[in-house]
Amino acid sequence: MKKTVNILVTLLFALGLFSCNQGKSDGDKGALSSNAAEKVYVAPGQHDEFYAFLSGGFSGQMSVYGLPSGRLFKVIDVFSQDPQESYGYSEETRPMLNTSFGFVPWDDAHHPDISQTKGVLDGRWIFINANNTPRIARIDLTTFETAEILEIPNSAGNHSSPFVTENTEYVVAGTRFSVPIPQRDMSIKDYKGKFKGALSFVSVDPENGGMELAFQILMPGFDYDLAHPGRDKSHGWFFFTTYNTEEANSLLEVNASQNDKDFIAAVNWKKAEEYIKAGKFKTMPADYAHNVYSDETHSATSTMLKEVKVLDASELPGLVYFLPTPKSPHGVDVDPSGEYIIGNGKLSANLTVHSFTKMMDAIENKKFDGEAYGIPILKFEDVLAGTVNQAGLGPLHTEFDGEGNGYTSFFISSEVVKWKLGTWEVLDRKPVYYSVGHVMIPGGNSRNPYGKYLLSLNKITKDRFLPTGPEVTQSAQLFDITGDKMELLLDFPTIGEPHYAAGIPADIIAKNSRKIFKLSENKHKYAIKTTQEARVERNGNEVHVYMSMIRSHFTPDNIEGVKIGDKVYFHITNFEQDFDVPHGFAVIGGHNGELLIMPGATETLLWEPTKVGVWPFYCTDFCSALHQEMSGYVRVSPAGSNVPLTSSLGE
Ligand code: K7E
Ligand code: CUA
Repeated sequence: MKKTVNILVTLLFALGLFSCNQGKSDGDKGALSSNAAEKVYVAPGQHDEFYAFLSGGFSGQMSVYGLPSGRLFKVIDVFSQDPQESYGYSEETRPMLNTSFGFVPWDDAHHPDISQTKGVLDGRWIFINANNTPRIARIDLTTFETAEILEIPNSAGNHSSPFVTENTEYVVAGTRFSVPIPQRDMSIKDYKGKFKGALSFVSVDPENGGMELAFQILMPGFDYDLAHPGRDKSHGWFFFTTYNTEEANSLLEVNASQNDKDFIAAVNWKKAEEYIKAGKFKTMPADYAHNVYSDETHSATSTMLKEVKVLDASELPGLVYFLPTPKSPHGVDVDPSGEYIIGNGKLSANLTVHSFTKMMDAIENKKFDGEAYGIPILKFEDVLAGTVNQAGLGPLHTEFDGEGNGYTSFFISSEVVKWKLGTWEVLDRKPVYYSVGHVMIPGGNSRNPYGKYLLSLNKITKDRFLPTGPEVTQSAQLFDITGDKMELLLDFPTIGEPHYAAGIPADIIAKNSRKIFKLSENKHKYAIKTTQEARVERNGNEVHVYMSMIRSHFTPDNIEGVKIGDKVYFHITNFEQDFDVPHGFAVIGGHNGELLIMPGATETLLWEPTKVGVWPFYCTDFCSALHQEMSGYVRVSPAGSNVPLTSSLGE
C-alpha cells in the first residue's frame, strides 16, 4: 500500500503557491452589484440577523461579528491576556490562565462551537479549544465572558476539539501530537509503537455548563486532527480524523504522506460510558488545572486536579473502529441526518463519504480488514457511501445547508464547492480570495442549519485590502447561498487567523444578554456596597484600598502613607446600576494593565510603586461629561517613612 507521494506533494505545493500568488482579482469586482450591497446593508441603528463567533487562531481570543454586515462587536478574551479588559492582568482573572505549566498568557484557539439541545443550537454557551497548551474554554453567552477553562492532560496540540454532541453531553479533545503517556524522558526515535494518542471526553453539566474530564481513550500514536460528533441516527458516536498513521517522528511532510489511506476513528462513546460504569478503566495520575470564574464573586479560582480515568482502545472491544480514508484527511464532518461522514483528504482531489448505516452493518457482520493495535479496520468499500469526484484540490472542511447540500473548502484550488448529498454531483463552485480554511454556515454542523449565508474563512488576502506592511489582514467572505448558485456579498477583515467560526440567529441569544451585575448580589471578598465602607488597610507591606467608583469620582480619591516596597491592591467596586456604564482605572508607572469594571462588579489591580512622589490615577473610559474629573492621587513616601496611612474624599 505504501507508495511515495513526494511528487504529488510537490505538485500540490506548487499549485498552492500558484493559487496564492494569482494577480489582482479583477474578475469579481463587478459582482458587488448594488443588489449585493443591499443584502449586507444593515441601516444605522438596526441589528444584524446573525451573530458570528470567529476564532482568533494565534490571537488566542474569539471575536464577535454581526452578519450580514460583517461589523465587529467584541473580542472575547479567552486564552490570551488582554489589557483592554484587564483579562489576565486583574487579580480576579489571572487564575483563568493558570495551567500545570504555570501561568500561560497566550494560546492558539481554533474551533468555536455553540451548545446544542436535541441537535439544535441553544445559544447557552460557546466552547473553544486551545491548541498549544491543551485546554477547552466555555464562554457564557449571557455575559460574553469566559466562564471556565479546563486543561487537558496527556494531550499535546489540542486540535480535534471541542465539537459538542447533540445535547451538549460532551465536548472532546483529541491530541494532534502523540506523546509518551505518561510523559517521560525517552528517545524520540522510539516513537513508533511507544507514543500514544489520547482522546478526551469532557462532560458538560446540563444545568450550569460545568466541565469535567469524564474519561480519556488511549489510542495508537497517530495524529488526531479533527472531529465531529454523530447526530440523530449516529448520536452516541464521535468521529476523529487521523494522519501520520505511519507514526513518523521526523520530516512528516514526506514520511507521514506514505500511506494511501489513513483512518477516521469511529468512537462509540455510549460504549465508553458502559465500560466506565463497569469499572473497565485505569485511574492514571495526572496534573491539570480547572479554572472557574464566578459572576457572584467576580473572581476566578484555579484548582489542580490529580487523576484521570483511562480506557485502552486496544483492549476494549466495540469501543473504536477505523474507517480507511484517503490521503491524510483533515476535516471530518457529519451531515444533518447523521448518515454521511465526510472525510476531507487534504492530499486528495476527491471527497470520501462514508455511510453510517453501512458502517453499522459491517460492524455487526464483523467484516473487518485487519486491525491496528487491536482496533478493527473496516473495509473501505464496505463503508463507502460515495465519492465527490474531482471536486477541487486540497479539501479541508465541509458544512451543510439543511437543503441536502454540502459546501467544502478547497485550500489549494482556493474555492468553495457546493455538492449534492446522495448523488455526489458538484453543483457550483466559487473562487475565494485566497486559500480558504474552514467555511461556516450558521448551525451548519447541527441537525438544523440556517442555510442563508456561508462564511469563507481565508488564510491569505494579498491584494484584497489596502496594504499594511508585510502583514496583511486575514479575512472572511460572505456568500448568499439561498439560490442555486452561491453569490459573493462581502469581504471583511478578521482578528488573528480565523480557523473555524460558529453562527447563530441573533434572536436566540440577544434576549438573554446580561445588562448589569446587581451590586446587592456582589459576593466579592473585597467588595464594598456603600461609600462609608471605603478605606485603606495595611497588612505588612500589603496595602488594600477598598474603593468605589460612580460618575464621576472615586471614593477615596486621596491616599497617603504608601511606601516604596509596598504592594498596593486597589479593590474597586463599580456602583453604577445602569446598562453600558463601565469605569476604568489606571495608575502611573504600573507594571500591569488597567481595569475595566462592569456595573456592580469588583476588580483588583496590583500596583507596586517604584518612585517617591505624588502620583495620579484616573478613569480610562469616557463615562460622563465629567469623566476628565474622575481622578485622584496617591502619595508614595520612601521605605521606612512614618507618614500615616490615610484616605479621603472631598476634604
Ligand atoms: Cu483546518 Cu485548526 Cu480546523 Cu485551521 S484547522 S483551517
Ligand atoms: Cu468613569 Cu470615566
